[in-house]
Amino acid sequence: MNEIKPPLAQIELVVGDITQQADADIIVNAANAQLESGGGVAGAIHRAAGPDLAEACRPLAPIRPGKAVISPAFRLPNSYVIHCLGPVYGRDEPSDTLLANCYRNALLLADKQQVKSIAFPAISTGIFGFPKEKAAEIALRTIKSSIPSLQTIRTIRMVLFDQADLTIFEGKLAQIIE
Ligand code: AR6
Repeated sequence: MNEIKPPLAQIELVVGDITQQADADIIVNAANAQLESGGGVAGAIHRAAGPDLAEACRPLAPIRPGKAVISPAFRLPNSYVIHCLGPVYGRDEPSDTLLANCYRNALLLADKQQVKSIAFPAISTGIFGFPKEKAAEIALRTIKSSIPSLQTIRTIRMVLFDQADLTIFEGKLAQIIE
């Protein structure tokens, strides 16, 4: 019997702002344990979503490193926000596993919503200090290994903040795809 399999999800790398990904069903927040606003990605997401986001997040907090929880997106142009707590580099161990858990847990949670697309920032590579080369390798390897388990997600976008970060991710993706 011939089984028709749907196409696998594609990985996209772009330079941009995570709050401006109107065509992504879900965006991922590089959150803090309390799921409050803050600097970096979390600050930008909470500002763009409006105060209802903090209200919706309160009963979901606190979360541990590697975990992912979901909320509505309020004023953002997306359907949901998935909040992931990345490891603080040098403090939360094993940092590689905890960072990989963020990507895997976020993808599985997104797929449960039966949506098609998700956009990630480079979790832990800002205030939490994770080295970017290493973070890129973990992010892309984990995304790649999660793809066969996904039922509805077809686009997984990494939104990098600048050209230098994009170059790091492009280099790693080329190695990993080979
Ligand atoms: N869009 C895409 N990427 C961004 C944006 C944006 N708007 N803003 C920053 N980046 P960070 P973390 C990049 O610090 O390291 C917060 O205060 C940034 O250049 O947001 O996981 C939370 O409340 C970096 O490469 O997240 C936590 O306390 C990457 O996104 C803590 O920071 C992640 O930077 C989380 O730290």
